[in-house]
Amino acid sequence: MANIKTLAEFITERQHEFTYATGELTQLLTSFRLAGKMVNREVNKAGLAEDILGAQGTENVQGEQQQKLDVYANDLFIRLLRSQGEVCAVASEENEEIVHFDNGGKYVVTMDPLDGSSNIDVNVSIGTIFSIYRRISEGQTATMEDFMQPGNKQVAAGYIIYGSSTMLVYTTGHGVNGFTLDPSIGTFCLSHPNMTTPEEGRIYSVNEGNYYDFSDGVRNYIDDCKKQKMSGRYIGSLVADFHRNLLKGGIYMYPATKKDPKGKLRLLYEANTLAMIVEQAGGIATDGKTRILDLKPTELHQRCPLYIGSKGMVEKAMKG
Ligand code: AHM
Ligand code: MG
Repeated sequence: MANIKTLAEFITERQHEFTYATGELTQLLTSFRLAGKMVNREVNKAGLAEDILGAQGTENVQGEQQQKLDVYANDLFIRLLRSQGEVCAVASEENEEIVHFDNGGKYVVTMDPLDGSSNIDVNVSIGTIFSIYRRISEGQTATMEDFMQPGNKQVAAGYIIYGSSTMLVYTTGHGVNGFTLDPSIGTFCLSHPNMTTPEEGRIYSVNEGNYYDFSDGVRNYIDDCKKQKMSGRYIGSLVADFHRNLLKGGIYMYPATKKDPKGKLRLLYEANTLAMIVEQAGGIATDGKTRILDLKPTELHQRCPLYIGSKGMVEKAMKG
């Protein structure tokens, strides 16, 4: 039998790659590891337990219906991060304002606790997206400045996909590694070491319902994908679309539309995280003009257009 390496072992083994105090990263990632398992448990019984399915009846800051599982996941991640002391504050897609812990912790976290949540009720993959930044402010309380750092300052970025199996994928800037949850032992095991994405791919992922709302350049690129008989694949869960394209080669696009001139996705909770991961795997991510990781955020819930995936495809899309 091949050697099995658990996520906990892997993090400990690789913590020397982390620029800051060893042990801190272990603590930070432990919260996500644990919360991921707990959310996974809830996601898997979503079809059975009526009280966790469906709408909560409240809206998040973007005016979208919050699902009960969104709220559960958000509360859980925040509770675990609060309890371990390294994180001073969290910015979540589900909270209008920064959630402060006022504990002098050296890191801040941004996250989308349950991405693609409109897919919960229909048994389609959903995910958690998270980023960790080193604080630039000092003292007990984090400041907005800590969250307005560009994505190139992330010290770690990762996602958890709750799909046909549950996986946690993360990077600390030294390559990307993926771990699959073995449900029989409740442990994430290294299944995808040193993940790289093909330079070219044959999958394009975009909500084509918005076709007539896109710019000429984007429409030209989509037409070209069709002429080349590429595969159109769009789940509507960013993590799932991204994960598939990362493994197989492809491009995911959420361009600006007339309705959403800045795009739909959020820079802090979605774009920056996946941009760091894709770059670490050899791909690229841009908003159409600027490398995602170089964008300077100006507000927490900032949106941006996103073109992300295989280098050759994203570059071609940019030429329109
Ligand atoms: P969410 O964070 O509210 O779930 O929204 C983000 C999701 C992405 O997962 C997905 O790629 C996109 O929104 C789908 O949007 P659309 O239905 O407009 O194509
Ligand atoms: Mg969400």
